[in-house]
Amino acid sequence: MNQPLTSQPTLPRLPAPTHDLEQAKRDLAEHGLCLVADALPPALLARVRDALYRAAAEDRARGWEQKFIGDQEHDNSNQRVWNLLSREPVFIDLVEHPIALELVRHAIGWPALLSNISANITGPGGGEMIMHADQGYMPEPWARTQGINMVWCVNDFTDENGGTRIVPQTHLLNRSPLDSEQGVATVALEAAAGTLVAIDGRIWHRTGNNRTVDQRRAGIFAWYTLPIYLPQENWYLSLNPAVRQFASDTLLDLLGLKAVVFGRVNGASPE
Ligand SMILES: O=C(O)CCC(=O)C(=O)O
Repeated sequence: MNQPLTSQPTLPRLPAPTHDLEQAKRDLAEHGLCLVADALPPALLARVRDALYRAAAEDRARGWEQKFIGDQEHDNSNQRVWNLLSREPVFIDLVEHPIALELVRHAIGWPALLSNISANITGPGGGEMIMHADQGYMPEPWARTQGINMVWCVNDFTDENGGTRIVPQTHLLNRSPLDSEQGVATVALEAAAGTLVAIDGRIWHRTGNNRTVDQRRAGIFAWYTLPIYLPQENWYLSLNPAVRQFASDTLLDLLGLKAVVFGRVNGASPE
């Protein structure tokens, strides 16, 4: 039986970054998350960061800046950039990254769907979102993880710059946070730029408070689910057609555009 989280004097530590995927899988089981060090080599990381900041700047310049339903009403310090797949091809490389896909297959099996891929860029002065578990909209009781969030650290995640706040081992509770648990103790997810953090859909977490005066903290969140759940992003309406046209079979699977069981057209796969 789990202890009530609020009464824990010291919270369990988060796992250390590792290059060993088998260790990462063990961390995922034990901690509900794992950190894969240097998953993005410097050149690819630089391309991802440039592409993301370009998209964010473009949105700001056009007044297309977005918030998220989970952001605090009064706080405009987060910028979301949605539907990254349609912004620049380098984001396809993240969605199909072999390490990410190995962890997806390990956690939820295959086929899986990409539910959405967005960036959250926190700016100085705020950014805390509501406490949630990513699979919170999925019916309880949860017997298992039904989705996994692949978090690409575009720059360093620190306690000070709004690194994601984690309530350790809440995947073991198998339920969503309740309103009365909003003040529960959390640990900052700290990771170097280029780290891939895989978070079990049952882990309670929220964006941290960015207490710096001049640092942005950018993370890319690619959320994969069991194929029985409608994706959060409506790919049929929002995907740049060129992405579909040149997509690999794997990407078509992930977008639900090549039917295995669900999503058939007159009984056959659309592809
Ligand atoms: O920005 C973060 O650190 C967390 C974002 C998040 O929890 C989410 O997108 O579901």
